[in-house]
Amino acid sequence: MGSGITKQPNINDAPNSSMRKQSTALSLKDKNTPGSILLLGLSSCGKTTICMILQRFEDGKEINEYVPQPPPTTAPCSRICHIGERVFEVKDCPGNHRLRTSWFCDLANIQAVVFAVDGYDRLRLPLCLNEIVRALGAPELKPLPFMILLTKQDLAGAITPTIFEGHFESFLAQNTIAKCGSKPYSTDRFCIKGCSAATPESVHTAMSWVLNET
Ligand SMILES: Nc1nc2c(ncn2[C@@H]2O[C@H](COP(=O)(O)OP(=O)(O)OP(=O)(O)O)[C@@H](O)[C@H]2O)c(=O)[nH]1
Ligand SMILES: [Mg+2]
Repeated sequence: MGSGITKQPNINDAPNSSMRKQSTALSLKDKNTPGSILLLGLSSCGKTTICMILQRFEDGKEINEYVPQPPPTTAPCSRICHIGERVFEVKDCPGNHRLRTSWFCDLANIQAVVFAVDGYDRLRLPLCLNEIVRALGAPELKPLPFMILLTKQDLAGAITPTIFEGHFESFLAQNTIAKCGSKPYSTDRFCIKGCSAATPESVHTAMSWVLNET
């Protein structure tokens, strides 16, 4: 899709949250064994953007700058991110179809899964649903908390979490996993949320779900 972010005025925007160029990447070596989050999703759905927003604050200070158009991710990349008061290693996976085989290669220490869905990409919704079910079916990921995160909620016509839930439920109803009787996920460790890079607070709010689950 490659859509750029249109910054929408929002009363929740912090005065210092202007989008600027990212200059630094944090080193894993600087941190003490953070929890790990696996971040999956199709290409251009906004995974790296989410990471960059979560990387911006450390010890209450803005430390990274923001790239509105990050280049496509070409290999899984560990990024140290802040969610609430905690530090997580977020494994930012490539969404390109040729690179999705890398998603389940190294799942050691993964504590939660976030599957990002481009809310503005209705065309690839069926493909996305298939990939979500594939991720839910991975034995290593089954017991983990699983969040579906609808991105690009700032764009008019974006699929909201409520609309997505309807599509997801009917997809599951036609899917062989669901026909076996039970949901392919643990209902008390599953959620669907929305966010927008235009309002970074919405990313922090959505991601803070993992705090109670890990
Ligand atoms: N309008 C809008 N654009 C967004 C949002 N999040 C990301 N984008 C844009 O979507 C495009 C793709 O974002 P990325 O973060 O690179 O997507 P990705 O999921 O990491 O893509 P891959 O690395 O190819 O898997 C960029 O142009 C972003 O600026 C959002 O919330 N709203
Ligand atoms: Mg990326």
